[in-house]
Amino acid sequence: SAVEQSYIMIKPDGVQRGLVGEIISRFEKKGFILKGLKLFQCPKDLAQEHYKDLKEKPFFPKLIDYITSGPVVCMAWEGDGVVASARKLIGATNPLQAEPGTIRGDLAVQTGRNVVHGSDSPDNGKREIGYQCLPQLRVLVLLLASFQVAA
Ligand code: DAT
Ligand code: MG
Repeated sequence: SAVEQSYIMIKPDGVQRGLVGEIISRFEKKGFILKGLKLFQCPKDLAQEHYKDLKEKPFFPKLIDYITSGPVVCMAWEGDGVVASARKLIGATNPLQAEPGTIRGDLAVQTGRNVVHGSDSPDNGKREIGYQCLPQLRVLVLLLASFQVAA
């Protein structure tokens, strides 16, 4: 299978609860390659863009408040089949339904506090990792594009 990347994000509750090392070690022990990492306070507009597929859901405003409530750890992990494999390591969205041995199954109880995000497809992996260039850089690119149109 093709080498691909998954965007893995330790959510604010995972950072606040001191689970960063524990979560990273699960991906390291599995054998995936860490290609990028940063601690990041996600602005609201970027959180909304990241979760845009869910914007009609009733829980969307709470989800955005939660993701922007404190720093998150943003990571790009690489390897054969990493997207599907990371989803297995992470476990079901509702931690009470996640199998023991998975990150959510072992470390969380609430859907709205499920400690970690993992991309659901290779395309979304690319999209989500792509957001993690600095927001200022995105603004600059838009500005340059508009200058080009004007020129
Ligand atoms: P996942 O994070 O497993 O990919 P998702 O993409 O369906 O799940 O939803 C993104 C996040 O939104 C999820 O991690 C937690 C929150 N969420 C999903 N369903 C929810 C629900 N029914 N109530 C509250 N929060 C929910
Ligand atoms: Mg998802």
